[in-house]
Amino acid sequence: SVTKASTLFTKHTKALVWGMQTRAVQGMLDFDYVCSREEPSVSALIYPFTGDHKQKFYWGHKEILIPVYKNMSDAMRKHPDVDVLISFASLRSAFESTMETMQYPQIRTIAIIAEGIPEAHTRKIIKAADEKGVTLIGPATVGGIKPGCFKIGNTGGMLDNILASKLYRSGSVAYVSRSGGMSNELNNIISRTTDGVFEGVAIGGDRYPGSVFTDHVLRYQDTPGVKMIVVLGEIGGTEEYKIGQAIKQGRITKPVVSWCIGTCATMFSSEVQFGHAGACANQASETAVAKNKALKEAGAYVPKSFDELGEIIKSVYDGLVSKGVIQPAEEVPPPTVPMDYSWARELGLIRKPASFMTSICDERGQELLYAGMPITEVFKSEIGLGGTLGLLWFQRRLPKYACQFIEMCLMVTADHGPAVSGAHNTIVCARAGKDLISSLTSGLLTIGDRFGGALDAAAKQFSHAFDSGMLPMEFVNKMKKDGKLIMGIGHRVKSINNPDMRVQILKDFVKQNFPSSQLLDYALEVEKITTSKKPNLILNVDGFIGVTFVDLLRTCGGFTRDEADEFVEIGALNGIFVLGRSMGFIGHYLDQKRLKQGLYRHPWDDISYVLPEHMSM
Ligand code: Q5B
Repeated sequence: SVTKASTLFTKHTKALVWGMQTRAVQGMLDFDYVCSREEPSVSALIYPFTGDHKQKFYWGHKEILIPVYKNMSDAMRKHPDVDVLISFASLRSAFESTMETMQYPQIRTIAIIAEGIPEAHTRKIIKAADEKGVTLIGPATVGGIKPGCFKIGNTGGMLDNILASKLYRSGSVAYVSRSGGMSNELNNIISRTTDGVFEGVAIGGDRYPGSVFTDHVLRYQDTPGVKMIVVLGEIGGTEEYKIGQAIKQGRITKPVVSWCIGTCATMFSSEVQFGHAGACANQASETAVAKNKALKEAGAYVPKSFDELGEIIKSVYDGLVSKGVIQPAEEVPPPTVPMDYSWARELGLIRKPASFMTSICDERGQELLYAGMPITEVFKSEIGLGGTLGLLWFQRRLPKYACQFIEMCLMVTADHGPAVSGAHNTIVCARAGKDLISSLTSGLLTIGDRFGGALDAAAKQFSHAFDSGMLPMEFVNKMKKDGKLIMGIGHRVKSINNPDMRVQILKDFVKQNFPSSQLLDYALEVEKITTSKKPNLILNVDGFIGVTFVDLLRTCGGFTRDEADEFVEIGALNGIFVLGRSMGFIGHYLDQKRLKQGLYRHPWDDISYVLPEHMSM
């Protein structure tokens, strides 16, 4: 087999990341930045499920683009300086992609993050790696970290952790452990008791890790910058004995502080499987107690318990400082990395005025809320379409009669034949080959003062007259004097001789259910005067809904007077006609399509051409 590198990472190490792990990559780049690296450590990502493209990341304050390749061969060819591959491949694809990676001699180190890779696959990977001289870290690990140089994926946690454990600059203590959690603990302990971490590797919790404790301890022994070594082992396996042997044989001369976790296993009457797949003692020699004893006998510094690990690391470190082996370097503050907006917000460190405000609907939580009412409750309480409209338009749970009234308004305004402006427009538009939305909006755009859009204006005019104490006759006369039409009065086809049954239906309901209908009564007095002049000057459907809605808002008990007035002021009531009539317009659109009606052209005989006479010069 080929000799493996003893230095895995430097300040110039470049890596490929297998998998679309944008958070992990950003974490690596932030680490690089606080380490004052000149260039990002991630050269590219490999992701077989999309085409080649670029992904945006931050480099300090700046935005940079990092290429993503579909094929590993392209990534290797375009980035020949890369010698590390960090594989976030799933347990299903890790074997294949790692074997593929090893076909590229430029790769000297592979970190495999996936947990649960079949042991038979891992052993094949290890065999191939040994033959090719590739160092494996993992599987089932976060990876490792070399302060000031390089960080594998999510190792070391978030940036505040990296800063707290001073992982942005090199120290003198190298460690090897099993997992990310144990590594984080060591980063913390070592940073508080010594001049910091030189390098740390978590070999992973599997029974067959790609590299073992001894591989890394021997590397650390051969690395001049490492002055002392910490080994955090655990119950299961016999790897720690090899370290003891190497100490005894003089192969390891640097001080080794070591502790095997899992001494509590002796308290159980049967064998205990701890969290990691390899963390189970199959024989007496694999117990944490036995291994701690052997390491102590071999000359390693072994505390009495894990709690004393920090103290023993500190005393070994202090000894090295007093002997002059370690000269602690002056602390240089790292460059600041801007905090991610979402994280800063979560921590409550920043606030920003929102560009948008909403008070009717919230879809963010587990359940959709309409004005604070969970959608399941909307259905459970059977508030219907009228109640739903009450929540979304008026932010109120309206009384039952109000919900019913709203639904009736929507029903009576749903359609009034093909001849009215809006339906006509929808039909012409549909026959010109347009789609549903275009045809519908073409119809809706005709709604205005004359057709269907007189509800708010009627509500305003009548309530203003009523509130200011004008008699109905005074109101009619004033409007005439001002040369203004009374909104909500008059109809093209309906009259007192041909009453509008829609209005009659609503009137019956209001009279039976509303607590008060003062404005309606006032409008009906006005109607008596206008119809005495001309029979078609009735309180039309727009006018009726306009004035009764004012009665509803003012008397249903859900609104203050100001709130009721505001809804009229901001034009809520025309919405009833718009919503109701949309049903009809959509019906007309579908009807025209179903009837396969061709392009409409208005007949000439229905157009009066009144051009000016041609004048000869
Ligand atoms: N005169 C609706 O007019 C209409 C008067 C008035 C005082 C008035 C007209 C009007 C106000 C707006 C309004 C909603 C244009 C109507 C609707 C939905 C619909 C439609 C459908 C559906 C009808 C004749 C004489 C003139 C006028 C006077 C008319 N209106 N005086 N106040 N409001 N109303 N729009 O028939 O002395 O002869 O010169 O603008 O409420 O859109 O089914 O069709 O469901 O789809 O064309 O129901 O009333 O009458 O303009 O020839 O006037 O009456 O000053 O007096 P007409 P005009 P004079 S509901």
